[in-house]
Amino acid sequence: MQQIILITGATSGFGKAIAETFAAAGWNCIITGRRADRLEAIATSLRSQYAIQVLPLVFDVRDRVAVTTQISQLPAAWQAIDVLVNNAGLALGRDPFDTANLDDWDTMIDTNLKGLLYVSKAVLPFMTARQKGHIINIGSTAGKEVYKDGNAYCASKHGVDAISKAMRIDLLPHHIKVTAIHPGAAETEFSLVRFKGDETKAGLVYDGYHALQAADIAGITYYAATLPAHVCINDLVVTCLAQANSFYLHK
Ligand code: NDP
Ligand code: 8X3
Repeated sequence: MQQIILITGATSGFGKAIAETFAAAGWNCIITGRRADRLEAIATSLRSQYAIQVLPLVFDVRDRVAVTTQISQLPAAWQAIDVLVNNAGLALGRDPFDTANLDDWDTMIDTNLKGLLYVSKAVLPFMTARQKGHIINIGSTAGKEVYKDGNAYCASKHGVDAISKAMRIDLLPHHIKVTAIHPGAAETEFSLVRFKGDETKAGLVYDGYHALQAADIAGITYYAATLPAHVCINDLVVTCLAQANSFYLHK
């Protein structure tokens, strides 16, 4: 039987690459995001390249009702989700605590933390019913060390780290694996979003070194998801060769 993966934030970056990697390996994919046009294009492309099924779901992970309704009403054939990747997320701004924008903070906390909670709670009943499943949360090196002007983004990713640990404990009786993957700087649309469309600022983030690419994180996610049933990677911090942690990046 083909396995099923649900990936949030699959319209770009890590999520899109994860969908491509699992689709290429024959998994059926539920891909989610807010941009319906991108989701449809990705679904069409994956279906045409691989002998798999793709179900695109358009919702904002911050919308608790939409998340709960769309996931709880999944057709029966799509409910046996083997792997959930909580990937949807963003940084907005990189400003000192005193001048940072409160709306940006709300968006980051609501998306990176509350969105992850809503999606997990909606998917879990399918996993607990089968006493089987794997939740993979995309954290960040920003969830391991707090850096200057990272304030609420770092807090949201420290929250992902904490929630991952909590899930792992509480879901033990249900045989559900929980893996947190914490990437360092990776060249996706992340910085373009963080700097609100400023391509020059975004480009500078990846200037002068070979940053992680989305496919790197997709490969690692696939590895973590395909280990033997009794093996669970709990926590992975992944950087490119030029980066040691949130503070040290050799350009
Ligand atoms: P991208 O900007 O390329 O992708 C982000 C994805 O998240 C998009 O598919 C976007 O879809 C989705 N998303 C954002 N907000 C929402 C929302 N409210 N509801 C639903 N989907 C949403 O960035 P990355 O691929 O780099 O980021 C993926 C994850 O990895 C994030 O959690 C990020 O914090 C984390 N990360 C990124 C690193 C990096 O350096 N790139 C390093 C460490 C962690 P859409 O806009 O269509 O809704
Ligand atoms: C993304 C990596 O260093 O911008 O989470 O926080 S960083």
